[in-house]
Amino acid sequence: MSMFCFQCQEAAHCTGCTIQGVCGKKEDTAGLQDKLVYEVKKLCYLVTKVRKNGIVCDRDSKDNTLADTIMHSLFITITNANFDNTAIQAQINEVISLQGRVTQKLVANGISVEVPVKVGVLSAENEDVRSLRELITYGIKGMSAYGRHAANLGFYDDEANMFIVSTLAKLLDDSLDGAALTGLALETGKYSVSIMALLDKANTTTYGHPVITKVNIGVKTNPGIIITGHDLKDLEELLIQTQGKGIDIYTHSEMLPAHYYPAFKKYPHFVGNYGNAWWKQVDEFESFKGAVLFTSNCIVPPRPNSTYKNRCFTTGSAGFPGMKYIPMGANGKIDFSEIISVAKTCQPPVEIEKGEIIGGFAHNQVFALADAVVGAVKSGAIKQFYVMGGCDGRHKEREYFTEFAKALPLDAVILTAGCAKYRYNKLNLGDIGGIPRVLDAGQCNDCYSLAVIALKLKEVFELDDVNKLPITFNIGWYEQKAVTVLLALLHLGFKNVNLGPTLPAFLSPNVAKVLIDTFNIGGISGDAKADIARWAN
Ligand code: SF4
Ligand code: SF3
Repeated sequence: MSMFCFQCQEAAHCTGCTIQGVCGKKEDTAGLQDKLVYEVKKLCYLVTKVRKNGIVCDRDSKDNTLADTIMHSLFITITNANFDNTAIQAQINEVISLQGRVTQKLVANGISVEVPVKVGVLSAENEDVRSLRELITYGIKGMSAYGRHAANLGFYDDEANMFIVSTLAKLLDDSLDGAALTGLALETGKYSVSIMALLDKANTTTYGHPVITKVNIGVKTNPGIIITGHDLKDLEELLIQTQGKGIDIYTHSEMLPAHYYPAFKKYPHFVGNYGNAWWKQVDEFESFKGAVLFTSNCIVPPRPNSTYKNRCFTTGSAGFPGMKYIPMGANGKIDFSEIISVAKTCQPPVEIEKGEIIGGFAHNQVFALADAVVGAVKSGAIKQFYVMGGCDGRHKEREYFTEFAKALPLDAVILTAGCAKYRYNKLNLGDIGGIPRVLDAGQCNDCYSLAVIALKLKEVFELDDVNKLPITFNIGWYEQKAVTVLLALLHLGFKNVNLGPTLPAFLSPNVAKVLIDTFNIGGISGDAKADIARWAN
């Protein structure tokens, strides 16, 4: 075995990737990512010692350097975010240099700087301890990704960041048993809610509340830049810098919901969404013909005969060898002039579809429609909501989610967020009294919005338990942000959440049993009609 990774839904044989990642991650990259995760935990262990001993340290307290470094580092290790060994090594060096400053403080105060060495998933021998440590680590990886997007807009949650530091430190501590780690996993859910709420606040404060929007899925005649990933600040900078340059800006995959924000509607060259979920990029970036900007996951390694690789750029936590990385400048801005020059030399996109898709049903917009929605539920026109947010993935078994959406009774409404939506958002499933049967709230982080909507419905219908609402969960998951979303839902009191296409490989039988017994978490059968019938009873 040259590597071991089981952090995503595509883990080989539903157990783990041991030779090379199904995602394309090679063993050397896997090794560096394991090292980076460990060095971050070690940094947190040292910082926790500093805090416990009441030592004032310039990297502790209100200085955001510590939070920025931790979040950026963990974001780099999320599935499909960064395959660039040079970038990962540079980040390891950065973390080690921060450790050095904290170590100096400890040494000066005569405190031991010994830290347990636990590199890689298999460093925990007990499978339940391993499972819980990884469950928490992945939840915090997702929090780090969301926290990083919020930080780009100047928003931080000090309490959540303190939790991240103390918790990552505890993951190196052998004295924590299964019960303590289970408690910590549930507490990770609490702070997952905080961080998702923070990003919601950051996005809506900066760009306004999403509104119902029809998004063009055809093409225009100018050469284009396609922007993917999740970072709205990067998009804003790109839109500003491409104004009046004869270049059109298109979104791909998780950047689609940017069209729903009022602040981006003023740019006439922000023309539409091209293509589908992340895994289709290997074909869709070929026919797009223009330049590509990755602002976060998901990057798919281009095929050897790819013609688009040389037109790709990365920024933020994203990276891929051979794709040009555009760093943040000292002024806090990213200079996109190079990608703009490349785009100008490109052909316009080849049209792959025509028409429009509708979205923008985040909490504020849905509250504005509350009377219509509540009326439809009371009259029986809407009988059931199906929360189908989450991630998409390339495996054929995910056709189940399309079949599921198609097979739902006509009085059912799908609430979605994340790239999972591409399995059914172009099906034309119609509406119920003007309310579309697929309500897209936004990116995967906006699953927070779906939870807020559900909690509001609980209030309106005067229920004492959110689980008494007519809501069924059928979540498609793929990477670690989905773990954050799941832990957040559990913290908010939601039960009976069904996860597919498979349950996480990192859940040991005992840990899975705890989740099933406590929260009635379930899997899918793979037969859409059978699951609809089963969950209706
Ligand atoms: Fe395998 Fe997923 Fe890890 Fe990639 S991220 S190596 S596919 S488990
Ligand atoms: Fe998708 Fe990668 Fe998770 Fe943000 S873009 S949901 S998988």
